[in-house]
Amino acid sequence: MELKAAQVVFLCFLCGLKADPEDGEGGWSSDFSLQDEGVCNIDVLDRSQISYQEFIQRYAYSRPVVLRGFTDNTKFRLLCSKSSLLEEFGSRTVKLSTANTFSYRKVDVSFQRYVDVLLRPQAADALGSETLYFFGDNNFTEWKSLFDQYESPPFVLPNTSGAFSFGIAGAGTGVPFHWHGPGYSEVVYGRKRWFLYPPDKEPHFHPNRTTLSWVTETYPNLPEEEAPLECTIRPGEVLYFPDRWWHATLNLDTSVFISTFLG
Ligand SMILES: *[C@@H]1O[C@H](CO)[C@@H](O)[C@H](O)[C@H]1NC(C)=O
Ligand SMILES: *[C@@H]1O[C@H](CO)[C@@H](O)[C@H](O)[C@H]1NC(C)=O
Ligand SMILES: *[C@@H]1O[C@H](CO)[C@@H](O)[C@H](O)[C@H]1NC(C)=O
Ligand SMILES: O=C(O)CCC(=O)C(=O)O
Repeated sequence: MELKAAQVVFLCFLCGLKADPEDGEGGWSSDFSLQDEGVCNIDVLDRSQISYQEFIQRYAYSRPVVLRGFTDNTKFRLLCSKSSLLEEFGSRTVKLSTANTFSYRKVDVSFQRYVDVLLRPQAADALGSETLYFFGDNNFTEWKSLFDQYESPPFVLPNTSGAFSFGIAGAGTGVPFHWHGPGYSEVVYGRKRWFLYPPDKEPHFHPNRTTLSWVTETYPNLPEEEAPLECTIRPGEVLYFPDRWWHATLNLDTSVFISTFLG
């Protein structure tokens, strides 16, 4: 009898943990996530280690950097828990994009349906052109109450302002190599691995293959001189990428994330 009682307590304890939206992962944790198997060969600096002037001189126009502990997004993070987002925005329509280099296809679904049905780990053999990703194309009228609470990354470039792109995606998903203007990427929940090359060093990749296939099939065979810059970012960190740098991303967990494009 005593054993039985102990088992019941143990089971309920587990149930409580699983259902708790404040589990540290905002209810977004899933059964599947990837191991972080890489190095970080990008400078990681906290606020005591870099001033705005140093950022402009050393990084803004020349190389990526990870900035740690500059902003406090505790409130935004709470609003991004699974239960909170579904309650507030479940019935809203979100625009999904295929996760390939040129994002050919767009599909509209309700946010609730995206979370319930489409938010899945990336299948190893799927094409990026067949994988739907929620990132960007946000309706800032409908989601204003959320984005108003986001404390954006610390340093802007002269004569630019930031435009947000918000997304949520499963473990193993990501955007394959592409480039555009400068900006920041931050994860609110989960971990995201970044791979970068300077503008004059175009990486070898197929525009319709996933980042996951590049990481598992192409990356291990790269000669040393073709190795990327890379780092995994976690909540509390932002990665800055300069103008026209090639980049690809890989979500190691189900991740909630936001980019700030400076233009
Ligand atoms: C954004 O949402 C508003 C309010 O629901 C709607 O009127 C508008 O058409 C939406 N914009 C786009 C581009 O879908
Ligand atoms: C920013 O804009 C101002 C006014 O248009 C201009 O004088 C200045 O040179 C610009 N700065 C940079 C870094 O482009
Ligand atoms: C990538 O996929 C798109 C959409 O299916 C297709 O139109 C395009 O030809 C493909 N590109 C390559 C290089 O295979
Ligand atoms: O967060 C991602 O997965 C994609 C980010 C990206 O490619 C970008 O910010 O340009």
